[in-house]
Amino acid sequence: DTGSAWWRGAAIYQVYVRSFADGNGDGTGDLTGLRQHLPHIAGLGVDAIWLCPWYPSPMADSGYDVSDYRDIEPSFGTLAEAEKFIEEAHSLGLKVIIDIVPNHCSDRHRWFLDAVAAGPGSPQREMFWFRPASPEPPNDWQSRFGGSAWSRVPDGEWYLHLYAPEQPDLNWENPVVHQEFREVLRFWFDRGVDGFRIDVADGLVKDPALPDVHGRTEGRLPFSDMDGVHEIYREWRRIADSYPDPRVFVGEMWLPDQERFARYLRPDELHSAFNFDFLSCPLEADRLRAVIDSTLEAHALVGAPATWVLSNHDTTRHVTRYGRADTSFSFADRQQGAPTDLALGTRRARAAALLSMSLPGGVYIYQGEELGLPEVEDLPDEARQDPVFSRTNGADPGRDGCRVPLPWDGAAQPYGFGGDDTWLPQPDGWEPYTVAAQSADEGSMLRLYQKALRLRHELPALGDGTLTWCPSPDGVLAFARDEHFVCVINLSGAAVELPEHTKVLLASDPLADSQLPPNTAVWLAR
Ligand code: TEU
Repeated sequence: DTGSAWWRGAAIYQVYVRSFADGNGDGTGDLTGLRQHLPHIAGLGVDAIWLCPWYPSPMADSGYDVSDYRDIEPSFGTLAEAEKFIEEAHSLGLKVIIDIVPNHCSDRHRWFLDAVAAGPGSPQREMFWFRPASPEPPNDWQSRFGGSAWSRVPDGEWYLHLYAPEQPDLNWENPVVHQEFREVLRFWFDRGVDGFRIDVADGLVKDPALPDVHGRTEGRLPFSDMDGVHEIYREWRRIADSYPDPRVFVGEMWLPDQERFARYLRPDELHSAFNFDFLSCPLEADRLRAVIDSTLEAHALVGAPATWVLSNHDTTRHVTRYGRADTSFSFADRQQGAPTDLALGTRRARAAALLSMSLPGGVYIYQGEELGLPEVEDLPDEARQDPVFSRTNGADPGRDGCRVPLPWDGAAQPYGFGGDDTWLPQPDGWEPYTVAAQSADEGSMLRLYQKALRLRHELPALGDGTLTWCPSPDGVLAFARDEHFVCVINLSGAAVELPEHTKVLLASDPLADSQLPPNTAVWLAR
């Protein structure tokens, strides 16, 4: 009965292990720190945890360069600790979803080392996209981190990497690749993980003719959303469904077309996927309503639940985005340094939290968003780790600013994170963002998240289901989830009257009598 399955309406907390909590004092987050702070996650009231890659990795792309899919990064801990973590999470009622990175591996993975050693024409090279030595790269594809998508090995042959050169793309035309990943899925399912978040889920299959794209970055591209990719997810779904309790897949696809996106969510493929249209959308009533409607429509076609995402480890933290004149997100225009009103951004983020947590389907919360953390925009160049920064020669600041280690308590760095020298430096003045400070403050972002997530569990209207729009003034969105529950968000410049005969369950900021001030959302019982 997938109609009532937990994942259809789950609140899922994203843990970026490297920056969550450091248990051994080396300045890098780890499983010991994560296990110590599990009560924070359980206390939020979420249903599941998604962990960014925890596999052994040279960290050329912060763990998205995997050198062994069946072990744990030594600076994070051991496989035995990972198993303990899964058990402890389960005993707290939390499901565990882990990242899997099937588009590429690390250039230090045994597969790639063997391929380089075995030489041109070898079956080992067939695990990747190798092309003969030639003066020019085989085509004009660009890496998503900047520069050509082709690099050479010492014998002169080219290999494809849609991301960093340290991340060679795997060749999914090769049945050996399929076989290896089937075993990886079973390895972790057998250890109790409840699901996988699939990195670059649309990218695995390439047009084998490797045609030039002539600078195109939009529309149908020969390395994204190729029809053949669906066969892989059908194969994976059969593995997930061979386990007695539900095992799930959530896809990461940045696709412009909702209908193409929904094809991944057909009943024999992925269970859900991140809604990046919602994340990218400016915080404006008309635009949001259009995204919500098109999302629900596309998902209804395939019977999959929608998801609602405001931030993740790749995007500018939304408190910062919402404090700017332009509240949208795009990779092409990160607007580093644009004037930001953090008080306004925080107020809007509180309203957006109530919106996202009351829309039909699942919701994702990126670690630190429950503390209202802003983007750290002034990291010194020499501290930056993201290959996006180095490969664009600093033209793009990259993603480090949303990955700064979490503040837990105390008045100065490392704010209880553990280790004096955190892998990315924390800014001054983060005491008000610490979990300790926010736990003690009734009006904090943390307390708002806790209250909202508790209500999400208590109210049968929330989670999976449908919505009905209610009449509302310009700049205001109002929708009902059943005959008893209504959410109203005021994104106009003026206060509006609350609907009659309703009782306030939760407001993102204090109300003035029966008025909903600008940049405020409210959950109402009627
Ligand atoms: O990201 C996929 C992706 O293409 C973008 O989200 C990426 O962050 C952007 O193009 C950078 O400018 C996933 C992961 O979420 C990301 O952290 C990894 O770096 C990437 O895959 C490669 O594994």
